[in-house]
Amino acid sequence: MLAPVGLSADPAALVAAAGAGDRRALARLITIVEDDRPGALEALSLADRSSRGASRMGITGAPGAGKSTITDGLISAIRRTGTDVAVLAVDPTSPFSGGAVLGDRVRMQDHVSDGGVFIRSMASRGHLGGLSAAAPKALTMLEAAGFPEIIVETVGVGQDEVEIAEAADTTVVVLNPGWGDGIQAAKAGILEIGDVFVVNKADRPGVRDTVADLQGMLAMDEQTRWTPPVLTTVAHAGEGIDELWGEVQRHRAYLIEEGLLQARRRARRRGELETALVAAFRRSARRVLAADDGDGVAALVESGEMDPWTAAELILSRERASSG
Ligand SMILES: Nc1nc2c(ncn2[C@@H]2O[C@H](COP(=O)(O)OP(=O)(O)OP(=O)(O)O)[C@@H](O)[C@H]2O)c(=O)[nH]1
Ligand SMILES: [Mg+2]
Repeated sequence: MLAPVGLSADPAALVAAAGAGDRRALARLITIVEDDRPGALEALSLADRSSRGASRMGITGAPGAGKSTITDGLISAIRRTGTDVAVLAVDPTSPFSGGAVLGDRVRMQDHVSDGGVFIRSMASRGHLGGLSAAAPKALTMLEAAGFPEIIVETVGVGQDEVEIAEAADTTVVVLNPGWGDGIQAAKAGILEIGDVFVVNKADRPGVRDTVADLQGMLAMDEQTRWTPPVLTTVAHAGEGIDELWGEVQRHRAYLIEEGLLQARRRARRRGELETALVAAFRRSARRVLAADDGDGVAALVESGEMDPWTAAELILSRERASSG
């Protein structure tokens, strides 16, 4: 394989190396946990223990809204303060078939030679247990590597993105002018997940209407002391990026003041446990079905002699009996 001489596959050695700043070890660890390769569990357990904690920002929005361009600008803003930053870009396409990843790489390539920046993309398809299982593992590795700032870019506003938003302390939702009416935003479920809203491509017509629409919708939610601000950016020109970074920091200060940061992180870990449990159940379900020799319950379901729901309960109770 591509493993360079001296780069051991031993999970403990890899986690130690990644923690000491070895980016190749970090990249390798992310691949191991993403693909659930041997050593993944040990690596995750060690990384979780050695994690130094990080501020996590999520950036989500429709395809092409300007998330990567904004991320690129944020990287520069963060680096100017001397802080290291890692980016996890989750793409809807496979890394080898889609244009999006290539585009992301091109846009962020100014930072490639900067040792204080680490950029990784992850395809949202083809992961065991789904994206919601894979992303937290990669994020755990980035935290263990000591990045104080992490940005997660996700496309769209579907279920995956809502789950990813839960992985962040602060979620930035990126929209464009003309994206328009608040009802559409409410339907897409983005009003609830956004802590900060950005109307990017503010060099195009319709900005004011979109901003006003959003502000109108957001003002209706008076359950919390935080009213999500609506900013405008022209990301490719770098306009509004410093203001965005300022709002993200203001949101963090708010979370800390209100004691909400700890609560969010506890809820996140609980959510990760649930995801891990579901993945474990799914694996165990596949094992049970694979082991079924044909005169078992699966065969009865296949032939129509038993319904799938009763069969599932039966298998579960058998499993409990055999493991208890
Ligand atoms: N006019 C205009 N174009 C912009 C602006 N910001 C980004 N773009 C352009 O919009 C296109 C998409 O930008 P990206 O940053 O790749 O958008 P994205 O949301 O990351 O896209 P995906 O990851 O593919 O969903 C690029 O051609 C950018 O140059 C802006 O403020 N104004
Ligand atoms: Mg992008």
